[in-house]
Amino acid sequence: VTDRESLKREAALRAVALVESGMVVGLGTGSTAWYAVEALGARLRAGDLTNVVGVATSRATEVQAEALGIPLGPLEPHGVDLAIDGMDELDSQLDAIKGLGGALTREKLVALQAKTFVLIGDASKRVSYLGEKAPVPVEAIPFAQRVVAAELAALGCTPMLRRDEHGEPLVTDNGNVIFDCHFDAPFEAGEVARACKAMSGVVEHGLFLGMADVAFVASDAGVLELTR
Ligand code: A5P
Repeated sequence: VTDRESLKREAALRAVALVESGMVVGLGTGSTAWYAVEALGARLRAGDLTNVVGVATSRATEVQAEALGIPLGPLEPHGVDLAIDGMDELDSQLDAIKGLGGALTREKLVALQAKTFVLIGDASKRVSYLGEKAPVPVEAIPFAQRVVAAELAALGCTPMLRRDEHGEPLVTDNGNVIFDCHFDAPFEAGEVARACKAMSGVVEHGLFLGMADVAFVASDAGVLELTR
């Protein structure tokens, strides 16, 4: 049995193999994306790739990339060739939930500007429907949080304000809060996504629908390449 960290790494390596010299690469956030950033750094160091610029989806990824000497640039319109990121849940349509790592807003911004968006993860992330295991993270402006909580609850979920290890409301890289929205029954993801987007005070939600082009999912049987 391959341990979970090795599986994450295997999935990440498959995605990083798609990077070519001269590309602008979206660098995801989380423990699986970490392996991708590391592998990209290694390919650059080895001289196997040149002229690659990363766009980081979080402060944490920025710090990791800088330490590896990966040049970073700003997010430009349609400016990302390939974005590589982890996922919290992946269904058979390659629709995903992201944001348990708190970086959903920048992750979505980068993925939306990418020609190719690649998700990576181990097989524990696969679900038969979105919300099966994970809540839907929703980032909101702190001033709006009570209003947003009430509007989210009206969608039929229980919104839980995410807290840090000290029990304080978690503050995102953008200075906002996150509600983890727990649904106890399958929901219409497209409707929830639209409703969240329409709420004043909501910055972004973690439903990534129709966005991924490819997913590499690693299990003991090897790495599966899923396409839409
Ligand atoms: C970060 O905000 C998330 O979207 C991560 O990409 C997601 O939580 C996957 O994280 P792991 O690779 O650590 O499971």
